[in-house]
Amino acid sequence: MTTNASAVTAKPEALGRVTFLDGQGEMPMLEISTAWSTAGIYLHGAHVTQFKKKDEPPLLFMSQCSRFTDGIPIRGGVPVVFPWFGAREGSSQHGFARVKVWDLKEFVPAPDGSVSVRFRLPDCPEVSGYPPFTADYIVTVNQSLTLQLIITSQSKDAEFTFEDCLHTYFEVGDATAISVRGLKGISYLDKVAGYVEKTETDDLLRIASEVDRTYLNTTGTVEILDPRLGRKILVEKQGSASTVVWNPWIAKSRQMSDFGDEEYQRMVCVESGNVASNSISLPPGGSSTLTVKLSSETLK
Ligand code: TA6
Repeated sequence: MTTNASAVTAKPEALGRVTFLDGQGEMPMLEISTAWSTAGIYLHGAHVTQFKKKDEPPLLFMSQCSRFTDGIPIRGGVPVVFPWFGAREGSSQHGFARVKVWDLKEFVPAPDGSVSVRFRLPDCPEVSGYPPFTADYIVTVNQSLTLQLIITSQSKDAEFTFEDCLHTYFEVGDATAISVRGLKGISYLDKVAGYVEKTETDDLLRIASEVDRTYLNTTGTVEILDPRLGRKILVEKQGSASTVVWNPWIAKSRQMSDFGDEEYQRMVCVESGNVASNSISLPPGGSSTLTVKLSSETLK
């Protein structure tokens, strides 16, 4: 497995747009610069911490209290949740992928000025309980940010069942002023109400208390309408049957040591993946790709 830059496949024209540096906690990271945008990605968790279009506020929310420490997830950006979502007895929440140092495999320039970077989850003790598989993560930066998590079974005889989720934190002007559109009529598990199953009745979901909802069997685009920043964020996805919406609100924010007490006011998570009853079962040798495209435009 490879983590050093010299062994990476690269074409010369891409080198000007990818910079290797020590990020916070002296953790290795990449800064990507394109004609339209900049992005930051830590090898720790293959974690995208920044995507910013020129002349726009950051798209991704990052907590000022995030830790940058081995074995601990980064708070904000896009945690890669795999191979399970949520709590699991005897293991840490949301899987181990987000706390592993991923191997950087290649970066690929495209003639249109995009830069794509591919990471692979390294061998680690935790994978021993599963049929053999590879997990690749491709991040493409241009006018938008496209994320692809590709899970491929290497097993000849065993089925591989897992959950995945790109647990994206978005920066908003005021969480109580935004609307989340695209989930009306969809059934969801309401974690705040003890995982009771409900159906979304609102065309425009508003946040006025803790929200922690797992919407199931939904493949559609979700929009975040943000009047304070004058921005509409689009979350388009493929290979994803679940959308999770989360805002911790006041009490939970205070409980989280790596999250500011007031920071719930500036973020919302709209997460795309395959969780709970939408978990994926791959046949031997099968492959699944979760693709999420994040973009923004002026709110009209
Ligand atoms: O996706 C929503 C959620 O599962 C919430 O229940 C929640 O507490 C959160 O993710 C953050 O989890 P974390 O393990 O990163 O603290």
